[in-house]
Amino acid sequence: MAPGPLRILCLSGPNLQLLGRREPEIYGSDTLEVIHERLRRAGAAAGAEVECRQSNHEGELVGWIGEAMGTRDGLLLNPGAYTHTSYALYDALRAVGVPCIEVHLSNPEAREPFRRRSRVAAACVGKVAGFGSGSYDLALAGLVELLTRGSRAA
Ligand code: CA2
Repeated sequence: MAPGPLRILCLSGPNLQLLGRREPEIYGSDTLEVIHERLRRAGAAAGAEVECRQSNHEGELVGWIGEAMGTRDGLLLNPGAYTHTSYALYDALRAVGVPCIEVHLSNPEAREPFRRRSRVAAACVGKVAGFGSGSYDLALAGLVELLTRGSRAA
């Protein structure tokens, strides 16, 4: 790992730009901007630079994951509905080998059957789901812990 602050990239997928503006009963009332600001602040307090991006396009997310190779120490990824469909995201995560935590606001496994399968889970070191916007904060804490202490289950 490079010396200096940890470099973390947080990516959110399709429709997550609507957070806080639609369906608050499922996804909560925090906007993505509020979540991103919290992550940047918590990251700075923990010695990490957190950059946050959102895209509605699978290829753009794939490109950003590819960019992370050699430039980031860890990834947080909420792939939105691509969670359940995207072998391209799975392949990208495998290819870059940068530790990634899968993040979900809701608990997809307690929802419709099509949400029960994650295509990216097997390429991630861990997952946080079901804590609303707090899932992002918990995932950041877990990632920093993993990267600084190497506490990773087999
Ligand atoms: O719970 C999550 O974080 C999800 O990744 C959210 C995705 C869903 O397809 C996954 O199964 C679980 C949907 C994101 C849509 O975001 C919206 C936000 C506000 C209003 C409407 C949609």
